[in-house]
Amino acid sequence: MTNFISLADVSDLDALIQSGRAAKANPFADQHLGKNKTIGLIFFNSSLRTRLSTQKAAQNLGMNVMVMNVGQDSWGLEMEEGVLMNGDKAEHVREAAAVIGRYCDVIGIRAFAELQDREKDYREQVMHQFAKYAKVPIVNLESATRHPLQSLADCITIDEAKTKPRPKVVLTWLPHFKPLPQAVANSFSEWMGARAQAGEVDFVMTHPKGYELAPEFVGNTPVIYDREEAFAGADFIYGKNWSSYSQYGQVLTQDPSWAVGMEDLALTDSGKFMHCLPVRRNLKVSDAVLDSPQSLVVEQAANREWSAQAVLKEILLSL
Ligand code: AN0
Ligand code: CP
Repeated sequence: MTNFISLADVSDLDALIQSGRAAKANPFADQHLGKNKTIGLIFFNSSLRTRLSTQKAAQNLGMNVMVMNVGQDSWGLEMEEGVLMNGDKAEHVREAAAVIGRYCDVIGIRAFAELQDREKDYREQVMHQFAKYAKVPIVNLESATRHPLQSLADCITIDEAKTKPRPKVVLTWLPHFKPLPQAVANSFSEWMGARAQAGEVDFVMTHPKGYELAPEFVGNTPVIYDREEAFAGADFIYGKNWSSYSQYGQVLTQDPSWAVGMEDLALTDSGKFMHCLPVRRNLKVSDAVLDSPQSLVVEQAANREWSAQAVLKEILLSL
């Protein structure tokens, strides 16, 4: 593996999931792999889990770690080519990425969708500009359209917690007053679509009309607009809010009946609740669900360490 930007960079998903589970069972088995190697974690946006779990995973592999918040710790970075830089961005990505690439053997980047211009967000400019100019492997720490380290942790979590060979997994939209990116939902749909294709899960999604994800992320996944029908017999309920793709970046409804409560879990087959976090309690999901034994959210976040470790191990082996 050279870059880890999307599922397309993964040659054997099942092996990667098992590598994450092996790292969880034996975290320091590969400590020699990262000796004298440095990873730079570059954040354009806030983070708790991604920042700490990726740092921990790199350290488990013996790597050195540097973390930088762009714009706060560093200069603001211009991404457009050929522009007159007379605005608030003091440095161009051409120099910045090239310089960071000289200090680091691997670079992780977090750069969320701005939700203003769909074409611009879906072009993944920040990820591609860094990949082009840094000349070292790039790891996606959540880009405009994807969050693959989260999706891998989600796959590991489902693999661990399933009680039947082919569990039913439901992605459900949750209400929120602020527009949020589609990245987590896009990625989950992409990765679960692949798991469904491989016969590992049954996967459906449910959301209000107007919240359809981009067709390339929906793939063959059935969209069931009746959420109670979608929840019936589910083994895993994966909640996430996202803003509209078709009416790009808009909040079309805040209908509170889409929040997940214990009455929704009662429709499932003792289903587990999953969310990538951070989550706003009682807006998206009730206290009762999050505090019940059916919630997997903390275990899922814990598995971010092992998903990052599986990915960094593959990249180190390719250096
Ligand atoms: C971000 C999002 O929805 O993409 C990060 C999730 C991991 N969430 C928020 O901004 C609340
Ligand atoms: N799930 C996740 O990526 O969390 P952070 O935004 O805190 O990193």
